[in-house]
Amino acid sequence: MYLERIDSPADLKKLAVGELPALAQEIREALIAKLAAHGGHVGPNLGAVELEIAMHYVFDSPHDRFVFDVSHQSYTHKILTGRREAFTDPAKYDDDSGFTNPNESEHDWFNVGHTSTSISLASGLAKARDLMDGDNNVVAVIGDGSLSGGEAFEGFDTVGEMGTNFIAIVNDNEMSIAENHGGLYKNLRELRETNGRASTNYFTALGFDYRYIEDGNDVAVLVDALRDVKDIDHPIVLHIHTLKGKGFKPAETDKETWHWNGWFDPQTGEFADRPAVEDYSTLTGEYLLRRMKEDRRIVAITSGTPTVMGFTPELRREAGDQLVDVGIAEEQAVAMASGIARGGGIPVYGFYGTFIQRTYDQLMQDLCVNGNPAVLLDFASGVHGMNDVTHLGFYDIAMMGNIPNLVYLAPSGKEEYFAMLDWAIAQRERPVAIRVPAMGVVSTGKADTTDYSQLDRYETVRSGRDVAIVALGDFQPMGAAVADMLRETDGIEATLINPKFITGLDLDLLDSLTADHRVVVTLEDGQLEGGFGEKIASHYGPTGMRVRNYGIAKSMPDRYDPAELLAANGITVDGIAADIRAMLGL
Ligand SMILES: Cc1ncc(C[n+]2csc(CCOP(=O)(O)OP(=O)(O)O)c2C)c(N)n1
Repeated sequence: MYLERIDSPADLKKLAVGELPALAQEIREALIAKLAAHGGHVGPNLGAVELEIAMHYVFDSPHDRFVFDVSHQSYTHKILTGRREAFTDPAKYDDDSGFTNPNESEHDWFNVGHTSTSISLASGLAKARDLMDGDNNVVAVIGDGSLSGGEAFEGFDTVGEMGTNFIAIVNDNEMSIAENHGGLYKNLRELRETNGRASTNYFTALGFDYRYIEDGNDVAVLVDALRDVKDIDHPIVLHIHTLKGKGFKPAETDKETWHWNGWFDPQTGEFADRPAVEDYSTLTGEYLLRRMKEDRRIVAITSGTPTVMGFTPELRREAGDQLVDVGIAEEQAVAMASGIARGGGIPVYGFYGTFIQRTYDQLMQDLCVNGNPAVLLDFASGVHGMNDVTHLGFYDIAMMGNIPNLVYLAPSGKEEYFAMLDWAIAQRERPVAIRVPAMGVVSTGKADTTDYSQLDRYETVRSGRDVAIVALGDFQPMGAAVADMLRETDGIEATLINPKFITGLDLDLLDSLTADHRVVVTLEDGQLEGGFGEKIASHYGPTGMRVRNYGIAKSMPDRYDPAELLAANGITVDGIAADIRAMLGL
């Protein structure tokens, strides 16, 4: 066993090059064992084992600085930099995050989880080095898929002019999460097919030197190549061809399914039983496909995550040219949606809420200044989305809820969601975003006949007195539970309101409450500051109404437990009911 002897890159350097393939095999086995029991990014890590061994074998980290794009493929780097036990000891599987994290190790330079940032971040390290006459290498690792994000281009463009030591390793496994999309991929293919000699070369056009390595999973070849470029005095791209999922047949065969996975059988690759429950992604894909068949103008847009809106490979084939995958290019998706809407089409862009953060300007300028009727579907926003500090998704209400001309809707269940989607697609007046509930499908079984063209009309679900609970989106059931508790334990009949509109106040309804209510509480699954409830508190400011807002305090928690985070913010049914009693003086 080599692995148990490696506590740092210095230990790795004691091995002969000929011993490295055996180490790679041991690391692969450890990765498969952990991933099967714990879940994580399977394909990206299995394909990058040799690369990360070779990097630590040749370079001198942390003097030399490594920046991993997304950093979802950095597990071998972690194993080699003193964090082995988080991969070999089941009791310690949760000790490390799934991404690079400077709090974990001096070998990690940034918290990273969104794509296409590595070249830009590393360009800054290179600039800082040069300002201080440093002599370290700066090495960025970026996948082929992540090249499609605009920030990657911007990074290459800057570095291309810097003329300084910079090694960009393009880890080309011919896949994003799903298949790659974009004109760039024709050039990557030409480069692969000509062993790097194609006359057109994206990287040299941007001012980089270039070298191609066909066998990016041959550790000895990689060691030689990295030795050649170490201490280089100008920017170079090392384009390496790797196999996503290498060493685990199911992952090599079905690369999309095995990009990220939960528990599986490490022998067969079979998944643990998944309960057959409805989910909004599947429902959305089926809905959109049906609507597309009825109306040629409808086009779905994805930015490299097609299954979040239900577009499995089968549905993608069926959708044909009524589905556009722009690559991992959220900014392009928003601007293109605006253009499609302006041109008379009906774009529906679905995304993970955390990744829309980079599109603030496209939402403001390209979409909302122009007021074009694109439809945006925000999935997995709220505390029940992804919980890594790099993937937090509870800032969307503060971000999108404050953009003029945008209608942002929060359905509390399935019927409302599809009624809102019907309206958003039918209306041709304004951009509409819908916050798809992230706490599972809740169905009333009753059709929602609301006319959503009447903007900012809240629904009074129960009429009461003294206290009104305004519970937004997927927190509506919690609001109902608080009202139930007040009725049962205190005989208080609370008013329960489902606001539905994040972006506007129902002033008539709010003002009418002042007649027989003393307390209003708001509940939202998002950041308190700049959020929904604060606007209601502000409206009531000049009145005698007492208002309490519940949401998540401005923060960036890492790998939190949702129930604990909610409790820490006072968001429990018991706690809210107790607060209301106190505010009513009971
Ligand atoms: C801004 C942003 N959008 C989407 C994602 C989701 N995502 C994570 S990894 C990935 C694909 C990356 O592909 P590639 O760079 O080729 O790396 P590979 O996983 O193939 O090694 C995507 C789309 C993300 N992390 N960040």
